[in-house]
Amino acid sequence: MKILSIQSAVAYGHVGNSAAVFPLQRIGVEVMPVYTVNFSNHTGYGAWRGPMISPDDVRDVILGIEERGVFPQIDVVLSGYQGGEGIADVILDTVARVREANPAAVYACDPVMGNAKSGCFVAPAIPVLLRERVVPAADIITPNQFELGFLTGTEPADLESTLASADLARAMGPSTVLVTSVERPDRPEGTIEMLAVTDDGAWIVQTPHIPMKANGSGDVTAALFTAHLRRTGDAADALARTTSSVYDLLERTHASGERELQLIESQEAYAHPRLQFEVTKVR
Ligand code: PXL
Repeated sequence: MKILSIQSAVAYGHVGNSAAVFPLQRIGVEVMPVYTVNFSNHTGYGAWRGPMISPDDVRDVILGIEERGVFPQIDVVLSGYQGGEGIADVILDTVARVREANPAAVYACDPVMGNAKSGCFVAPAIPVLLRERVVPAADIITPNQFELGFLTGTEPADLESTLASADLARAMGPSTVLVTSVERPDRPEGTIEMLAVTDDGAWIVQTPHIPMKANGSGDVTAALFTAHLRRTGDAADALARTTSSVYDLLERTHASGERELQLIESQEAYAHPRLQFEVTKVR
C-alpha cells in the first residue's frame, strides 16, 4: 500500500508527518511524506522556529512525484493540520489528480481545528474551508467530537446525538467518519470512546482515559485507522487495531513522564496490536 501524506514536519518530537510516518512504515505501508511546515517542534510549546512551506512549493514537490509516474499506484491521500490557508487548494487538486490516475484511491482528511478543552487552535479561516470545501471531497474523516460539531453545526454529546452528527457529516460527502474522542455525559468515569460510522454500520470502543495532552496522537490515530481500513475494508477491525495501538502508545508516553509521544519505543504496538479492547456494534 502507498500513502501520499501531506502534513507538518517537526525536527524535535512527533506531530503531523513526524508522528504518522513511522507507525505507517512499521505496519508495512510505503509513505510519501510531503511537508507543509518545517518546524523545530510542535506549536504546543508556544515557541518554535522554522518555515511554513508555501503552497507553491508544496505543489511543486507533489508535481515532481506525479512526474515519476507513481500516481496510479497511490491508494490513499492523507492530510492533517493545515499550516496556512493556501494548502487546501493544493490538497484538493492533488486528490483530483490522484483519483484520475487511480479511481480506487481514497482521500482521508483529518479536519484538525481544535478540541473541547482548548477550543480552536488553527487560523480562523481553516475550519470554514474544511467544512465548505475539503471535507465534502473526502472519503474518510477523523474528527474529534468538537470538530464534528463544528462541521455539522450540531452539539454532539451522547451516543445518539453523536451518531446523528456523524450521519450529517456523511451526508456532506465522506462515507466513513471516525469520531476520535467521544466523551458522553453518561460515560463511566475515567473512560473515553472512539466511534466509527460507515455504510455498513457503526461501532464503538471504550478505553480508560489517560489524563495527558499528547500532541500528535490524533495524527497517529488517523493514519493507522485509514491504513487498516483501506487494507481490509473492515471498519470494526480497523477500529480495534487503531485503538489498541494508540492506547499503548499513550500509556507508554504517560508512564515515561516525557512530553513527546514515545513513538519509536512503542513500535510493537503498531506491528502487533494486543487487541485488548472490545469493539461493540451499535447500529
Ligand atoms: O498534531 C497536529 C499538529 C500538526 N502540525 C503542527 C502542530 C500540531 C499540533 O500541535 O503543532 C506544527
